[in-house]
Amino acid sequence: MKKTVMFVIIVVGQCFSVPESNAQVVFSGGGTFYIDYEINDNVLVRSDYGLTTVNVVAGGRITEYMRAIENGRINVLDGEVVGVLYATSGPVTVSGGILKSRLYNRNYVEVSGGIVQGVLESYSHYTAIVSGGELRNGVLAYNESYASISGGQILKVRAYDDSQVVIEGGVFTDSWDEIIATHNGVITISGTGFNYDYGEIPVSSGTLTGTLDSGEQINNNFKIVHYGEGYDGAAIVLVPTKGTLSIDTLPVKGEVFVNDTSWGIAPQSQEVEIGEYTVSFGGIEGYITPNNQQAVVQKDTTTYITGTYILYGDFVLDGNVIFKDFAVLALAWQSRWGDDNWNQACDISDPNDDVIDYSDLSVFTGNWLTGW
Ligand SMILES: [Ca+2]
Ligand SMILES: [Ca+2]
Repeated sequence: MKKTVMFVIIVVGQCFSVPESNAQVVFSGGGTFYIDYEINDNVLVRSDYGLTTVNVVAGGRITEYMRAIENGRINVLDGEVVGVLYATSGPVTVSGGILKSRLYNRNYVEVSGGIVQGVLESYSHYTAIVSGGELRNGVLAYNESYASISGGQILKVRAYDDSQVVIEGGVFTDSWDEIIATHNGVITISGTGFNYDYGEIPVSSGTLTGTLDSGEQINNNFKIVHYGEGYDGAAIVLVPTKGTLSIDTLPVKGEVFVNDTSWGIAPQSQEVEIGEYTVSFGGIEGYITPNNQQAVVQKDTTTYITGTYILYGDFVLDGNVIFKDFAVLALAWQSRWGDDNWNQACDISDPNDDVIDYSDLSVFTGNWLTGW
């Protein structure tokens, strides 16, 4: 019995408590401080007299742990923190330097550079944002916390306890079981070309390959662990990288098609998987249908495509069929294909018959003085 109690104390101590220390340096007076020297103690940052920000910069070295509490802020820009770096109730950012232990998040943590040798642990509804840096022991999300990974080098990812992890980029450096969803944790991976269909991965383990939103390749093992009733909600969900394709037509509104599927009458706009699409247009009586267009849709951007219908007879393009258009037709009058005065644009008869004659004039006069 005694042994069991001891075990519990040790586990709690490792996970949640802050190491005891004889001395600590407290920053609490408000304002911004720079540590470019060595501190052989713990460092506590809080905001008793206004927002207090401590920046660890080149030359800075904290030999023990460092904590941000009560909205005190810690930014590691360079230098070294030997002990645990805690975002306890104040935010922490890491953009450079080296953290030799873990990075503990119970507020808000952002990693955009530097090296984190221990794990980044996120707890209790809080958010961790990773866009760069080296996380040499990976990212762990617990207790309904949220982590977003869009860059950096990350050893492994774990989502536990109803937590959410979104992966849009990054290089995952361990090749063995480094992406694990368990205890209702959900990992969403955004990209294209996966070897599984979009949606929830239907198997409990395997190797995932594909291209992440960031363009980085993923080729790693994964595991989805179900523990039975109440704990079987773990999932890894694949979602496509998306952008928006927005299509309109001028001067009249025609039907628009994307890869031969009708989207309806313009204007139309939809979120689609990134990639190249062929946009085509439906016919409108009295108008020349716009040519097909290729649309390249990129991540989080809107690609605009406009198809312009041309009124039959609008040879001098201004949307109206008027006298100057008639002058163009007159120049080509009674010409045949190959003649000096042949003008392909004037062959608007149905069918186009390689001669400019009354059947073309008839279409022309049908649109006379019309326009937008
Ligand atoms: Ca005209
Ligand atoms: Ca003709």
